[in-house]
Amino acid sequence: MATAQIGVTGLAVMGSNLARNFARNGYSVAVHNRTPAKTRAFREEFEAEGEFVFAETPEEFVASLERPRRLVMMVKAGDPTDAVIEQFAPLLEPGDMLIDGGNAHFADTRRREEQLRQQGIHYVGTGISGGEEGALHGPSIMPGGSSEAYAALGPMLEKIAAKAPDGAPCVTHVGPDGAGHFVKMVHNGIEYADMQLIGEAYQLLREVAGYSPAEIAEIFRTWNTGRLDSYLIEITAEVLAHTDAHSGRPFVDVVLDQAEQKGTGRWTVQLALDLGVPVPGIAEAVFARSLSGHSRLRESARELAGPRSRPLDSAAAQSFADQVEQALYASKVVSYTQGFHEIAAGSAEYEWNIDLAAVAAIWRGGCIIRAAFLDRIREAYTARPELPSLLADSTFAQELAAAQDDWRAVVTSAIQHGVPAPGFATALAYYDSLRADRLPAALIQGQRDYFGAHTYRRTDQEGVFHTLWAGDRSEVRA
Ligand code: NBP
Repeated sequence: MATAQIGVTGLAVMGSNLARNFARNGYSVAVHNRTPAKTRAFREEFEAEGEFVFAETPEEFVASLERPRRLVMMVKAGDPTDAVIEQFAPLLEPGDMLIDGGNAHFADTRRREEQLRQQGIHYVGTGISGGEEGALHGPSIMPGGSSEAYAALGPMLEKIAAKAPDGAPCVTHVGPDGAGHFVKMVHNGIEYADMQLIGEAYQLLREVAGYSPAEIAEIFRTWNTGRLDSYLIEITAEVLAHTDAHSGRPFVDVVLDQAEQKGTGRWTVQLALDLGVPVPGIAEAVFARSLSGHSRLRESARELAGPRSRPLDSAAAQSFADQVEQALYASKVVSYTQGFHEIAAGSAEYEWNIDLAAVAAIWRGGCIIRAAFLDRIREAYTARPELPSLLADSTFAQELAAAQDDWRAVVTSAIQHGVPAPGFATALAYYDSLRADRLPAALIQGQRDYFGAHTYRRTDQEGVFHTLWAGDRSEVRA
């Protein structure tokens, strides 16, 4: 008695909303949850929204799915995902699709995909971004897995996905096995960096320019009508404008300033280290959250000396705000540059052949980092798929060149006023490092050769060399 076109197991907030999204788009959806009470609660609340099959057991659930089966898992990432696979895989048949919509680590996805492939089951690790609202109204979807699975699943995902401003669905077949979860991981890493930069812009406007949270909300609203137009800037204005009902104070002033994290930002940095890709903007964002949570460490440093600076007067504050917009935009471009570099490196390492223009395109809607300027990143990679860095794109290069004086001024002001702006500073350092004629890496090679005979290469000759530092300091070929 197979009736449902797709099934969702795991009816917490994401799974419930995704199931409702499929149903609203005209699909018949089987729903299941480990604890059947949640399936019953879902039935009571949402039965009228579409065509559902309510399954209490895994057997009922699997039996209700049309073949080849499309079974979406929306459960907690990690061991629960393996537990669900163990439970469902024996009930599936070759050609069926097991879709993991959770935030799995891509290495786990690769392992699971390989294992299930032996059984003829398509394992589709799928990054989904957009939070609860996205899952319900249209997320950005990043599926990996086989092309065969995408052919059977893609049209359904295209229907439920967010639509970019030009109407294109925010989903693409990212690449084989773990490619989708890898790209979702880097998406989250970029999200960390974006949020950190916005946080720094706020702090600078508050402490250097002396603006109130409500005034800063207005500044962000204005920025959101220009090139910084994005979901994160939009919600930042909302959060800053919010007043705490309990105390009557700005909401942002009553929230404990210790940022939490679930791990995808950390994974992005760990992977970047393994791949040898510099992503200091993302790393700073992860470390800044970590530092914020070290209350004892922060408490122990309260008495440390700071600068003797005063907030700016109102005329200077206005022009400082304009400079912060430039610094924020330039630093944001650098963060995305680093994230796309990591995707390109992951794609090369795992032979995924990821289309970077397509990634930029599917992030234009639905996901947390959706932003108007992603369309320009899409254009840059469409024009030059092998672009070594976004900063090598002439449009972005010109914009950053135009922003650089203000960017430098903002970082200088942050330092002078003692306001931490590690994201802005590291973005600028990355920019300056990339454009430098010479880096001190030459000196580091000299030091390494001195203490460890690690050798070096020369600018004027091929080959590998070593200087006899403890001897007569003559040079030998290594
Ligand atoms: P949770 O991550 O809180 O997971 C809860 C679900 O997992 C429940 O249905 C629970 O069943 C099920 N589950 C657990 Br826990 N252990 C299980 C096991 N051993 N066997 C079977 N089921 C088990 O839910 P969520 O916040 O809706 O997120 C779902 C997935 O989507 C996660 O991987 C998350 O990382 C990802 N995600 C979340 C967001 C977001 O904004 N929340 C965004 C993007 C992706 P029970 O009811 O029986 O306990």
